Amino acid sequence: MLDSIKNVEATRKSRMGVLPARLSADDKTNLLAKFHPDYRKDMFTDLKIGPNKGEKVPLELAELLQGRSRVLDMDINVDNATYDVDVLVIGGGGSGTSAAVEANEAGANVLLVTKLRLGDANTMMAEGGIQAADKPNDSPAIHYVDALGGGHFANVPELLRKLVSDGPGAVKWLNELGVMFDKDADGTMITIHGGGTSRKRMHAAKDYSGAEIMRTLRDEVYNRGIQVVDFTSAIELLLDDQGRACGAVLMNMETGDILIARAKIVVLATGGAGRMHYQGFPTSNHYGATADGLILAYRAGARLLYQDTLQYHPTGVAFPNQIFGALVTEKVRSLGAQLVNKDGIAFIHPLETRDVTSAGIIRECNERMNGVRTPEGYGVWLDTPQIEEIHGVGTIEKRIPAMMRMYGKYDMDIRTKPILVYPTLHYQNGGIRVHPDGQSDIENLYIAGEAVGGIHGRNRLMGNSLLDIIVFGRNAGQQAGGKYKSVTPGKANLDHVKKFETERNGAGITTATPSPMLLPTYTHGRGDEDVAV
Ligand code: MEZ
Repeated sequence: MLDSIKNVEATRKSRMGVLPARLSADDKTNLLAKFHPDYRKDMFTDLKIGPNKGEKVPLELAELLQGRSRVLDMDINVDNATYDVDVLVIGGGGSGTSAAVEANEAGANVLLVTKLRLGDANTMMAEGGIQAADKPNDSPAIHYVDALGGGHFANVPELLRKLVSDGPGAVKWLNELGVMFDKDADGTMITIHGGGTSRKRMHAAKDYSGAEIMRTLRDEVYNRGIQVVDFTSAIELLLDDQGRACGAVLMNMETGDILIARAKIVVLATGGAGRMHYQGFPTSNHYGATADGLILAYRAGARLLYQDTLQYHPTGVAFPNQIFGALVTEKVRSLGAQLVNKDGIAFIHPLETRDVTSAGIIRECNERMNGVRTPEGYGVWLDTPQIEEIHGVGTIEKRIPAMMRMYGKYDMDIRTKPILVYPTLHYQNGGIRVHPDGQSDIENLYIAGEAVGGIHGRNRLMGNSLLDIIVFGRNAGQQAGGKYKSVTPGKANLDHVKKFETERNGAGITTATPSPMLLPTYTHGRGDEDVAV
């Protein structure tokens, strides 16, 4: 490792301002096909049952989507409701809290349930920033074209149009709620580039943008007196006798107690799936990211979209082991740090999209054997000292202090030495299919945030996730707030669960893995024996 650092240092001056060539469209297609994990046929299977029967999904997700419901072995009286509200929001991250705030604003009685604590979510872990086309040289139309190209032209047009059109308003809303975005001395928002962007439209709060946004939204939920129930998972949706969503079966994560929540409208905002560790990848996600919303919605009859496409963030920590897989924000590259192989050679253009960059790193390590050996495998260098050379001494501390602190804990100074990175499982590009109003195939079931499929096509651009949780979270809350008065739910039931079990039996699926997963199994028995899952 130390010898290789010398190569990085020796080439640094000659690399300054010199960028590797952009790849042609054909080169990108070939690179992805050969090295991106989404293209590994042996890691996917076709679903045997449910609305997406016959379609490809990762093996690990198939097991849960076709898994056995936790409620089958329970004696549950769905009429014995502990909560009876207008709007039930499931999930306490950025989209769930945005939905709760807007539904509350519309006068609804809102209950928010969350598996861990309010704010324990991928939003909190987001670092680099939030895109919004609010500068004079930019427009939602340009943002649309960037995201469409990045998404391999597979984005659902109506959803992408809403994302980019509502972007400037979303950042304004957050700013007015109190998010402390990076600003110039005159108060102008500072914006930077990300992979795949043709304009500088990334707004950030240093490199803890998500934590700052989550702090503000959490305060807003508490200030409004919205009812929040922590450490409580949804383990099944309730449908009424007309097949409309009307609540959920909840489980207290500490005691295992079962509770029933009845609602006129349900918003699913359960987030991503990094803790499924697809293909054995480490993840940048929080402990609760186990695709629960997809499982519940699927069993209730909602279609998924692009459930076979995941985002591997190019720069996960490859060393030291204690933080293996943690996120090194793309902002590090936006500020000028290059990806460099063991010989000190920059091998990929900084503005390639994440899927292409990740595939490039995997090729560099696995085929060209130009990676650096680490205890867990291989990594390539991210030449962080370049940032101080380009922007001046003190920039790292000022612009990416969280990165500096994360490495500082292990006596590593990213201002003076490069760091080793390798792709980490970061985002679920696909999810539950929604209609332009944010409603799933199930009436009165709205979806928001990472659980939605289709906004980003087959590859999301940096900063469009923090944007989508706000845009589609607020949208779900506004839709629910506009509708709840006209909804009278019928008799609640779990018939869809029994029907799904019959389908499982008919297809010869005998797996007993409890579904949804709720928490990764390695969290059990590590001092948290009280967890009921
Ligand atoms: O949108 C993201 O995933 C993001 C901004 C991540 C990052 O690199 O910081």
